Amino acid sequence: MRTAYTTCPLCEATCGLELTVEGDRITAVRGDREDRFSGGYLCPKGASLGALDADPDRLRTPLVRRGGTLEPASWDEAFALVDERLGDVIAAHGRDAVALYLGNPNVHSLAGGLYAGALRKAAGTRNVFTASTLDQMPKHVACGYLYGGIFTIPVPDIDRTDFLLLLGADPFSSNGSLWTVPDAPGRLRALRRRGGAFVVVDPRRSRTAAAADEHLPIVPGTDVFLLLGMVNELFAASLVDLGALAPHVAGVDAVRALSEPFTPEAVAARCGIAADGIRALTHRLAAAPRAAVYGRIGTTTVEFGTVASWLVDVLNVLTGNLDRPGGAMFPLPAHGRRGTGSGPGFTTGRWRSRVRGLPEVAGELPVVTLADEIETPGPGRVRALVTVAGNPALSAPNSARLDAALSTVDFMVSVDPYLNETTRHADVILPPPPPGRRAHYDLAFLALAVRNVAKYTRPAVPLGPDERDEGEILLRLTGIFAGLGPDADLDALVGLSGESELTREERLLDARLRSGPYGLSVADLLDRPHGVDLGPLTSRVPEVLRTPSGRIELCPEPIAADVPRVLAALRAPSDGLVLVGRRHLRSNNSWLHNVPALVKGKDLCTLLVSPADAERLGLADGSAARVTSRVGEVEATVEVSADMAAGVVSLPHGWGHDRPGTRLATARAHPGVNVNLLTDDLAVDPLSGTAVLNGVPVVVTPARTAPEPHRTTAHAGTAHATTTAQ
Ligand SMILES: Nc1nc2c(c(=O)[nH]1)N[C@H]1C(S)=C(S)[C@@H](COP(=O)(O)OP(=O)(O)OC[C@H]3O[C@@H](n4cnc5c(=O)[nH]c(N)nc54)[C@H](O)[C@@H]3O)O[C@H]1N2
Ligand SMILES: Nc1nc2c(c(=O)[nH]1)N[C@H]1C(S)=C(S)[C@@H](COP(=O)(O)OP(=O)(O)OC[C@H]3O[C@@H](n4cnc5c(=O)[nH]c(N)nc54)[C@H](O)[C@@H]3O)O[C@H]1N2
Ligand code: SF4
Ligand SMILES: [Mo]
Repeated sequence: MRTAYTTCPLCEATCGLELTVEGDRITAVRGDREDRFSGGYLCPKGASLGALDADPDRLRTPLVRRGGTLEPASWDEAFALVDERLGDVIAAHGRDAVALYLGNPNVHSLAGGLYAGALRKAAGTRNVFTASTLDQMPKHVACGYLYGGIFTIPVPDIDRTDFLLLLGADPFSSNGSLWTVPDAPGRLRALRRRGGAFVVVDPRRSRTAAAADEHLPIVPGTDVFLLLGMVNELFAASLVDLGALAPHVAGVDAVRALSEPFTPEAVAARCGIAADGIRALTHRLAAAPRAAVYGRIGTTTVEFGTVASWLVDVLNVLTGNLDRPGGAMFPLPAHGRRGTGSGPGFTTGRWRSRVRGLPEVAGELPVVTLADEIETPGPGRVRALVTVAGNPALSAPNSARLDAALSTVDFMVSVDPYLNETTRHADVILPPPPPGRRAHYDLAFLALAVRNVAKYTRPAVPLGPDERDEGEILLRLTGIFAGLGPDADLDALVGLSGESELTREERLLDARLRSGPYGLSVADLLDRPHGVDLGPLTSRVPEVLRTPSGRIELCPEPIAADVPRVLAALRAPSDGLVLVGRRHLRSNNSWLHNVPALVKGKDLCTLLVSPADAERLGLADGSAARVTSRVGEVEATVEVSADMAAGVVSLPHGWGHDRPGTRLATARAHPGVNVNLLTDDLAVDPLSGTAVLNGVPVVVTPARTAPEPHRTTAHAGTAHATTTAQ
C-alpha cells in the first residue's frame, strides 16, 4: 500500500489528489491538503477516480470491427488496419477526405496538449473540428482580436477582488471554466466574508446565483444587450476610467459610438432587466475599487457569442480593471513565455467549409457543419473520421443527424476509453489509460489559473502490459498520417534524439519549463509533488499583447461589423419558450455516467420548468413532457422548479445513453435524454462558428402517452427519439 499524488483532470479546477494505491488498484482518493493550489478541495467526480480506473466497461485493449462487430485486437493489428484504411482514403480522395474531431478531454491530458498539434499538422486536412465550437471559441475570437492571441484570456483575480459580475456561468457546479480556480465556491464565499460581493446573471437561480449577493434572471441569449446597455451607461455617466491602461488602448471612441443606440431603456425589455437595474449594476461595477466581469457558457454558446464575449472584456477595460490586481489578469504559467508587446494579430477565414462556406477559425471548422461535410457528395467530401476524446454523437447539435452521418463514413478510428454513442460507429477503437495511469502537467489550465502555479506528477499506477500511453497512441497516428507507417520513430517525430533519464513527454515539458519565465525543470517539479506556488498574478500589459499596433484593439472591425445584427435583433424581439442547459457537480459532459456513485440517487436529467409555465402548460412535477424544436423532439421528466424564470426550460447535456451497441452498463440504466436532439445545427454565432446551445426555441406539451418507466423508442436516422426517463 502506498500513497501517490496526482492532479484531477476531470474539470478545469486542477485539484491535487492523494491516492492510496494497492498493487495496481486505486483504493482511496482524498483531496491533497498539502496541494499548493487546491488545498485539499475535492468534488464527487475527483473522488470517483478509483471507480473510473476499475470500471469493468473501460476498454483495456483495442477493438477492431470484424464482420460488423467490434472485437478485441492487438495494438499491432489495430494500428496496421488504421494505416491501411486511412492510407486508402487519402490515396483515393486526398487529405481533406479525412476529418479530425478532437473532444474536450484532449485539453485535460499532457498527451493531448503536447501532441494534438502534431497530429493536426500531419493529417494535413482542412476538416479539423473540435469541441471548442460547442464551447469557448467566441472567447478565443474576442481575445484574438482584442489582444492578438487566442489564448490571451484574462481571468478574474478572485482572491483579491472586491466585486465580481458573473454571466452565464455556474462555478458552484462547474468549478470554473476558462478560469482555473480550485474550490471556486470557497473562494467566492471568502470574497463575501471580506466585504466584497458577487452578482450572477443567469435565467436560472443556479447554485452560484443562490449564493450570490444578487441574482439577475435574464432572458436567454440576451446578455449582449445587457452588456451593451452597461457600456452605454459607463459613457453616459462619465464612468469610463482606463487608469494605467490608457496609453495601451485604441478604439475607445469607436466603442462609445457603437454603444449609442443601446441605452438601458432601449435594452431593458429585451433582456428582461429593468433600466434602473442595469444602471445600478453599472455604477456598482464602476465604483468597486477592484472588480472583474466574467462570462462563460451562457455568454458563448449563444446567438451573439463573440460580441458578448468581447463586451465582457470591454467592461473590464473601460473600468480600468483589466490587468490590475483584483481585476481580470493574464496568468504567466511556468511553461509560458513573456511576449514582445506586439505580433501579427489574429484573423479568421483562411479557408471555408465546403458545403456551407463557414469560415475557418483558429485552424478549424465549426462542428455544426460536420454532418454536412459527411453527407454532401462531391470532391472534398469527408469519407473517414478520426475522433480523439470526443463524443459528438451526444455533444453536438442536431445529433440525430450527425449520429446517422457517422454510420456512413468509409472508415472511422476513435482514441477513446469507452465503446459509447460515438465510438460504436468506429472501425477501430484505441483506448488510452485512465487518469491514475498517466503523467500529468496541465498545459491548458495552468495558463488560466488564478495564481501562477506549476505541478508535474508521474503515473500513480504503472501501465499494464497491454496498455499504451495516450502519447504513444497519438504519435503513432501522427506517424501514419505522415506516411511513415505505424512503426515510425516516435522521438524523431517530435524532434528528439539521444538518450535521457526522462520520458519523451518529460523531455518536451522540461524544454518548455527551462525556457519559461521561472526557469524551472521537470526535476524541480518531481521534487514537489504538491506543486510549486509561483505567486499571485502580475500585470502583463503591454508585454502580453500580440496585436500589430502593440495596443489593445478595443473596437476590432470584424466585431463592430456584427453589431448591426445585434441592433436588428434588439428591434425584433422573439417570444415563446426557450431551452437552456445546465451542469451538475456529479456529471461531466457525456462520459462519467458509467460511474455508479455519480449517477445514483435523484435523476439528474430532468426538464426544469418554472411553476408559472408548468401551470400554463398543464405539466405536473414528475410527469412526462414532450419537447419539440425545429430539428427534433424528446420526452423528458418534468421537474417543476422555482429556480427557473418563466419562459425558460432547462435540460442538461451529455445524456441519452440508450443507443444500441454501446458498452456502458451503468449509464444505460440511467440513460436520460439527449438535449442535442433539440439543438439546431443551423444556429451559429457567425464570427466564431460556435453552436447556439442556449436559447433554443422549443414547444413543450404534456406527453400524449402515459409514461412507462425505462421504455425507450428510437427511430435510427431520424431526428426523433422518445425516452421516458424513470
Ligand atoms: N446542449 C449542449 N451541448 C453541449 C454543451 C452544453 O452546454 N449544452 N456543452 C458543450 C461543451 S462545453 C463541451 S466541452 C462539449 C464536450 O463534447 P465532447 O468533447 O465531444 O464530449 P465529451 O462528453 O467531453 O466526451 C469526451 C469523450 O472522451 C472520452 N475520454 C475521456 N477521457 C479520455 C482520455 O483521457 N483520452 C481520450 N482519448 N478520450 C477520453 C470519453 O469516453 C468521451 O467519449 O459538449 C458540448 N455540448
Ligand atoms: N460538474 C461539471 N463540471 C464541469 C462540466 C460538467 O459537465 N460538469 N463541464 C466542464 C466544461 S466542458 C465546461 S465548458 C465548463 C462550463 O462552465 P460553466 O459555464 O460555469 O457551466 P454551466 O454550469 O453550464 O453554467 C452555465 C450557466 O449559464 C446559464 N445560462 C444559460 N443560458 C444563458 C444565457 O443566455 N445567459 C446567461 N447569462 N446565462 C445563461 C445556465 O443556466 C447555467 O447556469 O464546465 C466544466 N466543468
Ligand atoms: S473540482 Fe474538478 S478538478 Fe477538482 S476534484 Fe472535482 S472534477 Fe476534479
Ligand atoms: Mo466545455
